[in-house]
Amino acid sequence: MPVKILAHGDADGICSAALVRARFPNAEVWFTRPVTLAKDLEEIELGTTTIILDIAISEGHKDEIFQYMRELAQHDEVLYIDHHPLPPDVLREDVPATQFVHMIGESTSELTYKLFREALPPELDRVALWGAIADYATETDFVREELNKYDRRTIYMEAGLLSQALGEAGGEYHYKREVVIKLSRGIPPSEVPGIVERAIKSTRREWEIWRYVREHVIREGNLAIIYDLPSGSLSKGALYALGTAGTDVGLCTRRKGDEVDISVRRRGDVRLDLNTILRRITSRIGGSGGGHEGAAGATVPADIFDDFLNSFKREISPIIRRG
Ligand SMILES: [Mn+2]
Repeated sequence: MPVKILAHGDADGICSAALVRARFPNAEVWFTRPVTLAKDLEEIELGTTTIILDIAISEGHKDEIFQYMRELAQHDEVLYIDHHPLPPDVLREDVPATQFVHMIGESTSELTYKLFREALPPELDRVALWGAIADYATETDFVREELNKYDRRTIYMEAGLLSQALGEAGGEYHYKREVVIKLSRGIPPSEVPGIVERAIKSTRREWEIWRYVREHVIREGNLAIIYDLPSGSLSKGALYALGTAGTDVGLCTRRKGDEVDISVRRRGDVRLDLNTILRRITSRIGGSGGGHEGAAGATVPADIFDDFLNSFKREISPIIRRG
């Protein structure tokens, strides 16, 4: 029976894929994103076991996604493991997978590891930890318990190497597939060819972003903005914007042709659901957006960016602190 994995290309997605591949060593690994999931599902032959990992269900694509998923599920297993919030009008039972493992607050790597635990070599618990740390999803009983088995500094170092290296790898899917295979065999990131060099390079670039943000950040009330970050990761730009400006929320943009890519981050102790805010604004004015409560992104047509920003500013004020 052919098995196909469709995973997100970030460290959590890659660790999840490695855990699944340790269970199904012949599985093919593909990388996808919320806006391309429907198209990728359409290409899968009926009779394939399909495993979707760490891909949010996109509001604008959900009907198509569910249609293809339903067709695949009539012929074989469709397993969907994820931790992103569902679109507001979708219930768990609406997702036509044969098995839907969904929990907010735990990384997809943790969910995947726990699902296949019995069938996996116990040392792959480290892969689950690396995925969880990379997604900042460490406040769980599982992570606390598993960290006790190792030296957490070493585990964090490996997780840091992996997520920094993958941040740099972008669309290099061939390389990412190699990383999945190595991790699935119990090889730690520090021993995967190219990881250390890539991680160092991307960390140096990250400090350049940090210095750029310190000089260019614009503070508007409780929002710190970086317009048009010339290069590097928008999410790091948004994170360092709020960090250097001392605001509750950071936003970073980059123009890409007729569209603007936007990343937003908030302080951990701020009670604000960025996923819901971005989904609401984009479903009203155009574009697409979503993610997690504390970390989300959107892409909008350039001519409505000002509307987007005004709506966003209204949505985030006033902010109520937790506790
Ligand atoms: Mn994730």
